[in-house]
Amino acid sequence: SKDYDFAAIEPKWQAFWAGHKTYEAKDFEDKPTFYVLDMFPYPSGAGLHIGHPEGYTASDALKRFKKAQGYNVLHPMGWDAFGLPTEQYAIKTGTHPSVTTKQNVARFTEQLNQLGFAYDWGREVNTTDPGYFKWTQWIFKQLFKKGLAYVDEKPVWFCPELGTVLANEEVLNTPEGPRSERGNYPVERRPIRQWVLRITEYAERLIAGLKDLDWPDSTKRLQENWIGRSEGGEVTFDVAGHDAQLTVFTTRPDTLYGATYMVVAPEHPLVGTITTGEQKTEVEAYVEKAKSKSDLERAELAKEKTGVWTGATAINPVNGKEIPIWVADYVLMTYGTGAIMAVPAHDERDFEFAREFGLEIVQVIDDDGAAEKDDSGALTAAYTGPGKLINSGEQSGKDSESAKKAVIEQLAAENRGKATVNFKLRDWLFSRQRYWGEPFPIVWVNESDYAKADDSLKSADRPVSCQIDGETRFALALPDAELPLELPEVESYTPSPDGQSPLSKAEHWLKVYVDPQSGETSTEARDGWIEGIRETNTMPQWAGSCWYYLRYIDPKNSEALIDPEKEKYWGTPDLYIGGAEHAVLHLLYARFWHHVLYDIGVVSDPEPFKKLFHQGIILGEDGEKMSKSRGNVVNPETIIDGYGADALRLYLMFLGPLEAMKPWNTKGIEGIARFLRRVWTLATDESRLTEGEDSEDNLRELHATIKKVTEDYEALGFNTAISQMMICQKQLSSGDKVAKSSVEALLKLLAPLAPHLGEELWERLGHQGSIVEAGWPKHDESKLVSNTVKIIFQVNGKYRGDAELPADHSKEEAIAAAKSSERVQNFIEGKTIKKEIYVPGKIVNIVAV
Ligand code: ANZ
Repeated sequence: SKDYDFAAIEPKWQAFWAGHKTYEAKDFEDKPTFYVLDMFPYPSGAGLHIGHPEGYTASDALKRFKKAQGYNVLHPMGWDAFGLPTEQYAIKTGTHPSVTTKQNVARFTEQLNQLGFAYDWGREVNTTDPGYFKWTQWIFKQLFKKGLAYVDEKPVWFCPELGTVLANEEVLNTPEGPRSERGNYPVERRPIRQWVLRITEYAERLIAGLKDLDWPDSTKRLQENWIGRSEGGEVTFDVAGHDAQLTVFTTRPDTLYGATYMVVAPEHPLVGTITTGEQKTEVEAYVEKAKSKSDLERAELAKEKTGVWTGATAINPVNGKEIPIWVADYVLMTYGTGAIMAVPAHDERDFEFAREFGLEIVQVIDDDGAAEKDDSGALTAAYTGPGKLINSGEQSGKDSESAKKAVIEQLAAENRGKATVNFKLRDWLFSRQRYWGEPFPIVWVNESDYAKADDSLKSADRPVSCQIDGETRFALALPDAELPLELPEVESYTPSPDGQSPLSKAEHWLKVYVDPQSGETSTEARDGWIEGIRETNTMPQWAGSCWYYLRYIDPKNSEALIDPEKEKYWGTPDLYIGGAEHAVLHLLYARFWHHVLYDIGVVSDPEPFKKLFHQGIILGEDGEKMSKSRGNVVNPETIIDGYGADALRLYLMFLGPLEAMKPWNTKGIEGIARFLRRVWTLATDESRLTEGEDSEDNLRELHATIKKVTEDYEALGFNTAISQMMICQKQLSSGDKVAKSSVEALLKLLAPLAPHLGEELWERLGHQGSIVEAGWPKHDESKLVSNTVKIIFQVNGKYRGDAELPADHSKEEAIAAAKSSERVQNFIEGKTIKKEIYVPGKIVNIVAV
């Protein structure tokens, strides 16, 4: 067809790329490598939404650009396919999650192909494939063996009505408290046996490693805050009338003289010991009530302060003052020591609490009266800034910074304190009581059998143990030969009413006999083998997504997670593109695992993602977040049907800066479609195409465009690159003729974003093979400068016309040109020329009176 028929050409080129393996990444090819990674999708039943093609267009364009420049490019795709929705669908319909996953993956694949995203499908990974999760289990096993995995009772959401544990995503915060998303029933926190990973052992390194990463600042800051490194000290108080001592963590040891009461978390082990008989009933009731609240809720600054006095008091080590010990839920058991010294004059939460319960407020830091006070001189708010110490014994007069150190040193000398660093980061709760996840490669055995087992199956240093059905059990890892440990078939995907995983019902799978030497398992008893039960929890969805970028490098290796030579050849991704919603957890967990893999010699670099880019969210036409309930969802398929994939791709990149949040605008796509049709005409109108050199004007615009587009692509500035290509098209489409070579260069620039159109026109201009193999144009700096300059003519300093003169004109030529211009002549006629001023390359000014 002569016309731009996107519906015909798009499938044609998609088949071409697939058939010719145009974007296959070849290991060890002697070229510079470029690895561009997308955050892989969860293949939901709903198919692609418009946010997917945004980031994926950027990475696809970058890949094509880099390949044209001569790089060996790796751009793979895969599926983060374990997860809740598929599982919920299984619970509802009885369909095995693997069946649903297969269907959803097929649909996603088709949609991605329709958009022209030419991945190296030979490297596709799926986290639910046994060949993939074998290595997820293998990594877990390394963590376990290194002593980085343990089991603990941890509170999880439990819904008595539904008889099941719930994931955080399944719990809604409502005015009546937390409720189940399904059915809207009340939920509560219940302690359940869980696997936990010691990410906290890597806290210091995870903070330090951020420094050299080329990431958005906001994301680095989020990670920093999440890890939350706090320098401070521990201070130990004696409890009056008890043998017990109470140790607190404080970032402000300089305020110790202002501590007027103490608070212990409701879960603090001392609560039972120190609470007096009189206070017992009230304290117990309070402790009970605190159980239903999450840490997040309790730590909220704006929350109303509640608490109860234990009846006990403590002695402030620096001034011997006796201060009451309270129980209050704003102190968390999970941070520091689970107890605080309260300094209401200088801490906002303590201030509110003290006002609520009429506790003493003593100011100990002063900064020339910076603290807010009422007429009577009482503080009206906590003063949290720095200053000089007052009311602080021998420390008075010191500035707060140096006093922090001095107080800790003084306490350390008396064995009552020490400097410490605390992290907000908690160990990572790494299990779910669900079916659709990786089974743990773990078998539980009793204590005497554990003693018989080989060390290679055990956790380093400390045995991992827990209570199962009232018995103490010890964890043994499966040997590598038993991996992958696959999921058993089960009758029901629903967790059991006591909160256990559906796997706990798979009797035939659960009970095994273990060779204590090799760890091999069997369902039948053998001589000298010990009895074991498999772990019934499964891993969280994060597990598979923690390391997929490594597997793309060597997706089919059954002997190792990754071949070290290939790992060295490709290295870590040169660019990672994905949504900012993964700024904290996914990126932190993946970094943690990568550090561990580095420590055990699997990878050669401690940080996985050197350069990170977040695409911005695309809002609905109304400027609101797209959502089904608002009815403002843009469906990529509809746009493709109407305008073609190239138009959609180009438009997504033209909406605004890639990182910006921006509203969709269906009208705007018309302009893009028009542009593509004009490019089509430009390249197919044979009456205008010439074989020779192009005009100077055309060449100037073309080379400016090559320069700008190349720089913009490099910086992911696609919107400005498109604007420049539009200007260039306009120039090349004007005038009688255009050189074919100029049109070809423009097509090469446009092809990364509109690849189908680029390939089709390249072919129609008489070429064979993909346009990407024709290389990337280079701009010629000398073509950028114009050969003429505009000279302004003035008479007595006033503008009287201008003219284009050759760039290498002389002063005399410029003045002559001015004097010969008709308008200038009108103004100097009959006057005497006093002076002729020439500003080189700019102005001729004739002074005439
Ligand atoms: C006395 C004090 C005086 C404090 C003052 C602050 C200001 P970050 O920076 O977040 O580490 N704290 C310690 N453990 C706590 C817990 N388990 N639950 C709730 N609060 C806790 O905060 C450290 C500060 O938070 C500590 O320093 C402590 O209050 C409180 F003018 O100690 B501070």
